[in-house]
Amino acid sequence: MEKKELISEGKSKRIYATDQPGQIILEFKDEASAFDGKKKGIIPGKGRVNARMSDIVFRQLEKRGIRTHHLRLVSESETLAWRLDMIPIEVAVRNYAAGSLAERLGYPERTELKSPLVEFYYKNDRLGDPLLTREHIRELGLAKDEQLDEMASTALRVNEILRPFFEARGLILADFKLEFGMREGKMLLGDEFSPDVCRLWDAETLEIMDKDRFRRDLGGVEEAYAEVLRRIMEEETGMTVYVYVTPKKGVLDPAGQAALGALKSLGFDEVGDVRIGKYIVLKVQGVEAERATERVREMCERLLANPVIEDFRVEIQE
Ligand code: AIR
Ligand code: ASP
Repeated sequence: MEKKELISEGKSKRIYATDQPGQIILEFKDEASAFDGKKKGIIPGKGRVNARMSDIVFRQLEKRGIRTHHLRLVSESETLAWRLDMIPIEVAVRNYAAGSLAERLGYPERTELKSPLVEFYYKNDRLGDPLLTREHIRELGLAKDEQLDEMASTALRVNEILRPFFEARGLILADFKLEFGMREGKMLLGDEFSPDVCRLWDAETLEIMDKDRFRRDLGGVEEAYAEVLRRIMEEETGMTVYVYVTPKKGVLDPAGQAALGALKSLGFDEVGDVRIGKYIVLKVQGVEAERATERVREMCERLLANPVIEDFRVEIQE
C-alpha cells in the first residue's frame, strides 16, 4: 500500500489517496484548533495519540457490530480507511452537561442528563457549526430523514459501547461528536475518535482529560492526551496466555496411574490411559503476541514445566 497525493487538509488531519482504490490515509496532526479555528496551537504528540486511539476505539466498535471506515493503523500517526462521501453533519451525544449544552440550557457543567442526548450540528466553520433541527436539515438538504434516524441510533449504540469501555479505564465519557459518510450506498462511521472530539473526565478526581484543557488554557494538555492513550493501551496490549503441561508419553505418572486404576475399579473400562498435568493461566502485558508466546515458552522451560519429563502447549488469546 502506497501513499499518494494529498486530497484535502483539515484542521487536525491531512487526507491522502493511496494506490488502493477507495482507500485513504488519514494523517493526524499535532496542530490543534478550537472555536472554529479562532484559537490555534500545537499539542506535541497529539497526532500519535489520536491515530492510535482512533485505531483502538474503532476496532472496539467494529467488534461490537458498528460499521466504520477504519481499516488499520499504518504508522505512528496515520491510519488507513475507506473513503466516504461525508455527510456535513456533526452528531453529538451527551451524558453530562458541558460546553455548549451547559450554556444553552443554563445547566451547571457536569450535571448528569436524564438520559443520553443526541444533537445534530451543521459542519460549517463560517457559520460556527450551529445546532440544527430536523426541519433545518430537510431545508438545507443535508441528509434524508432515514439517514438521520440511522445516525442517531448508531450514535446512541456507540455511547452504550464506549461509556463502559472508558469507565473500565477510570474515565467518564461526558460527551462526544461523530461524523458519518456513505460508501457504496451504506452509511459508515467516519472521522476519528480521540480527546479532540470527546470530553473525558477522570472518574476519581474529575480532572479534565481532553481538548477542553487546550480550549480553556488549563495546561498539561500533552500529558492528558498521553495519559488517556496509556489507559486504553494498557488493556489493549494485555492478553491471556494458557499453558497446558502434561507428563511426556512413557514417563512414569503416578497420579495418572492411580486415577487409571481407580477409574477401572469404578467400572470405566473404556479408559485406556490417563495422564494428569496442570493448566496455567497467565496475564501478559506490554508485548506483542508473538513475543509473548516466546517469553511464556521460556517461562515453561525454566520454571512452569519440567521439560525433561513434561510436554507443554502454549495458547494465546489477545
Ligand atoms: N466537538 C464538536 N465539534 C467539534 C468537536 N470536537 C465535540 C466536542 C465535545 C462535543 O463535541 O469536543 O466533546 C460537544 O461539543 P460542544 O462544544 O458543543 O459542547
Ligand atoms: N471543532 C470546533 C473548532 O475546532 C470546536 C472545538 O473543537 O472547539 O473550532
